[in-house]
Amino acid sequence: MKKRYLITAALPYANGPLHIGHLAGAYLPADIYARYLRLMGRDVVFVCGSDEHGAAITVKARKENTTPRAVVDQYHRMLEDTFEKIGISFDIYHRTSEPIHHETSQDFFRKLFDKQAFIEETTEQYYDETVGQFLADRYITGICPVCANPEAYGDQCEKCGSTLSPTDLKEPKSMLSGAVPVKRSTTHWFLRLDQHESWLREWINTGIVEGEQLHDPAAWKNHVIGQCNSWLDQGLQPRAMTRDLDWGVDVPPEIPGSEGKKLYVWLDAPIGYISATKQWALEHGKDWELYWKNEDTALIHFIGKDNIVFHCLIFPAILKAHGDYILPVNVPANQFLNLEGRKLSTSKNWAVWVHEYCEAFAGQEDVLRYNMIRKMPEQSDSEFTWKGFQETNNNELVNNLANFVNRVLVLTHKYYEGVVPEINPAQSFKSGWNIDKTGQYGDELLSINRKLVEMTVEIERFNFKEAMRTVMEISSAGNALLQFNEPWKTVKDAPETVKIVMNLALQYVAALAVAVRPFLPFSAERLRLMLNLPPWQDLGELSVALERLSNQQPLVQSSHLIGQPEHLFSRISDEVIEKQIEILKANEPVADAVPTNTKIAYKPMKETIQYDDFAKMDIRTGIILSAEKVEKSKKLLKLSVDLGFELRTILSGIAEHFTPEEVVGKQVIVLANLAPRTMMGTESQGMILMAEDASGKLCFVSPASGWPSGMGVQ
Ligand code: B3M
Ligand code: ZN
Repeated sequence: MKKRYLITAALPYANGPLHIGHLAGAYLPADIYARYLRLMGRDVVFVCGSDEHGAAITVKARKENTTPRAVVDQYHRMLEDTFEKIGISFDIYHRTSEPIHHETSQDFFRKLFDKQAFIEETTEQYYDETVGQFLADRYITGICPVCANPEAYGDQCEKCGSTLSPTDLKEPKSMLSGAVPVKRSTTHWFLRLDQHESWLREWINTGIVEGEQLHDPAAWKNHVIGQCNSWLDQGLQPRAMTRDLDWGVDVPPEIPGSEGKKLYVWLDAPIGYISATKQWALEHGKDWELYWKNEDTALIHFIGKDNIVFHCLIFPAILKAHGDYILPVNVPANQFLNLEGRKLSTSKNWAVWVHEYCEAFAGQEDVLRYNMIRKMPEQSDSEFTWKGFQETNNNELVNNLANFVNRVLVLTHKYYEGVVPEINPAQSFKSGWNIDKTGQYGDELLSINRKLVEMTVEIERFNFKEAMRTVMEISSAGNALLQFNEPWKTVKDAPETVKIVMNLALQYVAALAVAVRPFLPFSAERLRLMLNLPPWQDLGELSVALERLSNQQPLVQSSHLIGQPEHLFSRISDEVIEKQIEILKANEPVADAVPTNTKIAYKPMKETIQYDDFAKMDIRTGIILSAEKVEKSKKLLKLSVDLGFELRTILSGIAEHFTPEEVVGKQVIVLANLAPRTMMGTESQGMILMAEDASGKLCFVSPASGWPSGMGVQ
């Protein structure tokens, strides 16, 4: 175990509000992890801040006819406020426009420059003559060469996720004026990523750098490693680390040719984690270098999958080129959360905005957190629906958790005037874990302990969904304890049994109070007050609870006076949900819908077959673990597909529709008993089923999110 932890969550661009996809992707998992570490008494710093540079900001300023400074000031404040409202417990929420960040980034640049990590190169780039500016990244749009989206940016297509460069775009257009750009030559500093390819490949796949084991690759998510390998397999090219812009961090002025040049936003943004740590250390009298330069520190980046390459390849290359810094021990990136069947989109306003949620559902922040955890896109994309939100609240938070807590507290007040009853530990009762088992006080405490340990194991593996489920099992067992023993029926005739049952039920509630804290901090606080426990100090309360329970000691003592019961969660009505659906539907993008007046050319039906023909096919669910382009083939991607019981190599003719990065992590349907066939020197062991529309566009056919691999489809 490392001595200390530095947790980072992706710096959001200060150009718009936060939506639930951001929350489920990076901030909530990071927050759960940081809160958990504090509860275990570990030394942890959790940093984040606004990303205030790059075209994301300046394009927004231009659109709104204001200055970049005004844009970042407005959204920085808004983001900070939203994070606080939804309970993200950063130790510092910094900003990249602060002088300390500019200095830190420039120092980094100098060091890389001195160490000859860059090459200076003059290349032809698009230039907008009407406004007199070079057009990199989001300053330029055009048609995506991969999916034909007409609104692809110079660095990325948001529709298909491909990483692009401005010269890839068809029919490029300036975002600033709409003008058709011309090419002009300009000089920039390129990071020699090609020189980093081989150690990065070893580090990603084995965790070893220069003979030293830095992390366990088995602890990394498959889709993260898969995406990195897809990049590595295409070969890393030198990448420009500077831009011709007037907003951003200046290239250090003493460097010849620096005039008018700014750092590329993806160089300065991750350094933002470092400057945030510096600022935090200044404010708290700590040594920031311990968190970045000491091998006893675990650096962990929480991000969404679109940021994987920057955090797993480019930033590590920058850190390594500098020479003094540690590398991340894990980058547990999440996949994407979709919303009611569509991709979340800021520009199309297809989103649930967190600040709006907090306004409409004030006091119910944990309900959103709970739903986001239940739907967390940990291994594959997942989906938020308002109906699902209502169901998890009503069925799980209300019927299970709140109901249990309420019953225990109300009965304790009713039977014992709110005092935890004395017990005779030898008194028998029915166990909450198994109706056929006679309970034993110490055993019951050990069972709670076992669940809490299970939760810690899942959290340490970044399986937050599973960890939350484990916590809810404690509540289910508590409910069963009451149900099996029916204290309301036996309180008169068997008072000693009821005392031990109620005392135990209070131990369950106390265990839940600490166990839900990483996930549902507002509810944990209310539970604390209901139990009348001392304020949380974030000094290892969970490790203390684990220790006590493993020694069969109660968490709340007999004769302790508890507080007043309150409803922890309440039902959400159909009306409330329908209103939210209506608000959302008002923004439904029409562009994606099939225009009603267009005649579709349906393919003619094939001839009728018998059931036996169909039954010969062995169709299975699976998941794509890695993908790469097949050399010399325009059409083929080579996929490694997990069928649960075995791994298959499948060649799929989808390379013109999807990039390798896009398909990693996709759940798929596979024709598994198709005779193997060798193409371009590789044996393909099956076929991925795809849907095709009238224009020839392909889409994956996927089972429900989280569906296990290897299951039969019939
Ligand atoms: N602001 C991109 C994004 O919001 C970027 C992340 C920076 S993390 C160092 O997706
Ligand atoms: Zn595209």
